[in-house]
Amino acid sequence: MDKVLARGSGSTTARSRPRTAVVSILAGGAAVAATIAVATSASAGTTLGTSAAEQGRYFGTAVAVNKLSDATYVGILNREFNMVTAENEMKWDATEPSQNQFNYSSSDRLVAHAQANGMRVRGHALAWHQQQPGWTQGLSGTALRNAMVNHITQVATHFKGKIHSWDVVNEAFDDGNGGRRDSNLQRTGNDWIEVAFRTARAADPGAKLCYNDYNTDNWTWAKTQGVYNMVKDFKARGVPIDCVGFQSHFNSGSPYPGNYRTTLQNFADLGVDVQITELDIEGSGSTQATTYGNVVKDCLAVARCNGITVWGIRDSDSWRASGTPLLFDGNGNKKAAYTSTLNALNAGGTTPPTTTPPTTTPPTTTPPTTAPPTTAPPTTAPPTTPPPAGACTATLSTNQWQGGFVTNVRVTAGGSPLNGWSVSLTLPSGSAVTNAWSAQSSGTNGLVTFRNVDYNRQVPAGGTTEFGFQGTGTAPSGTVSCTAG
Ligand code: G2I
Repeated sequence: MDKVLARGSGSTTARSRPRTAVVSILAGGAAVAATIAVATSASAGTTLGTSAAEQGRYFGTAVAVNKLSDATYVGILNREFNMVTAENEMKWDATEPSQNQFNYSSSDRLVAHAQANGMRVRGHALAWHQQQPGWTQGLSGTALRNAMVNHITQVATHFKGKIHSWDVVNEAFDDGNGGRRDSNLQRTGNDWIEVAFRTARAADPGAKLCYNDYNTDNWTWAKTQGVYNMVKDFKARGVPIDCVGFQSHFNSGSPYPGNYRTTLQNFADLGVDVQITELDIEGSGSTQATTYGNVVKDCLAVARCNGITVWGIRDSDSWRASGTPLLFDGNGNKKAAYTSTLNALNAGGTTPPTTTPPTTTPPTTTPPTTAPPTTAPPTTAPPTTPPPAGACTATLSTNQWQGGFVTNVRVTAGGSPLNGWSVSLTLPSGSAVTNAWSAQSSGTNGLVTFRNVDYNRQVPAGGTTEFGFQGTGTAPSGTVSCTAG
């Protein structure tokens, strides 16, 4: 759920048509389940942020922290935008240059600037195959998986309560075939993405968790379909995903597609928010301006499109500076693209924004509404009497780091189907469970028991289901008991 604040300078102009704004309240960084639909007197914002806020959206930009000493840059930033993304400062190489040695000097500066100026922050990015520190190149398998889990836990915990949305995983799909991109993270196992999302949720339950990618704008492209199918699967299995980021770097090789709105709407219909996260459009003049206007209209037409972020302020700040893809020229003057963007924001959307579910409750502990495929009900009727104790086994796999751990537990049914199960284990002294998913836990230290939730109660004979938990201290090892019924 978004906190919508109109901010920035500028007078407002009265308009005849009333508009609806959705206002919610943030307390202590977590969204409170209070949503008030307010009919505001209509007005036209005079800055991107103010106008977007009137539509229940944000308007953001990527920021390079070393430019915060540039007065022209900061002047535009503070006047026009109400969301910021760190262009590079929150990436893995910046935040964990040596293993388990975290450096937040630049990223904290950005967050402080945002907070001091009434802007919110998109976190970018927790797990990505690019801009990794050198030390990850020497790791693979479980060691790299553990390092990723530790990285996500530490960084998301550091910024807990300060991040509107995290790009948890960035650019994990292949450009051509709709499958996963090969990378060191992908080679740790296909489940690395869902492990990343569960880990981020456990660390900062108040942040929206996004999958972010490029070349996913055209509905007919295989890559778009690949990401769509992953999100659909995650929603079906209760993997905690809240949003999909569309980078939207448009140029002649990857043009703005006529079906962009369809793409945004189809993803939103899966039950996630959509966000335009790195917008830039190469070109100039009225052609560029028209495309910017169209992108804004498409976002405003989709109720769950939360906001738009451009990837830099002036053309000269762009990673593709020669393509002059941004809203301000090198001198900081507004371009035609700026005017058409502002006009499109002020024209409003065909669909008023709706609220999205509060994010106070970590959905990791909420069972999904549909059963995951791995735990499909048995084809034979469940036994009327529960099988005897000992009819299941449980095995642990653990990611341990200094001071904490995530453990995944695989429950395997014996020769009879399970109609309910529980797993008990003893934690080492001084350790505690802080969060569990796909199981109800009782006890936080000493003897801890995890009981099935509704959707994974039934396990066919010989079948498996998995749950997990996170904790502080040392992970459990050794004897684990699994009991049927
Ligand atoms: O490549 C455009 C964007 C695509 N989506 C993910 C974004 O994170 C990505 O941003 C760009 C930054 O705009 C660049 O600024 O990511 C690049 C790295 O993949 C960034 O470039 C790097 C250069 O490669 C480094 O040599 C340089 O030290 O920027 C660094 C800081 O200026």
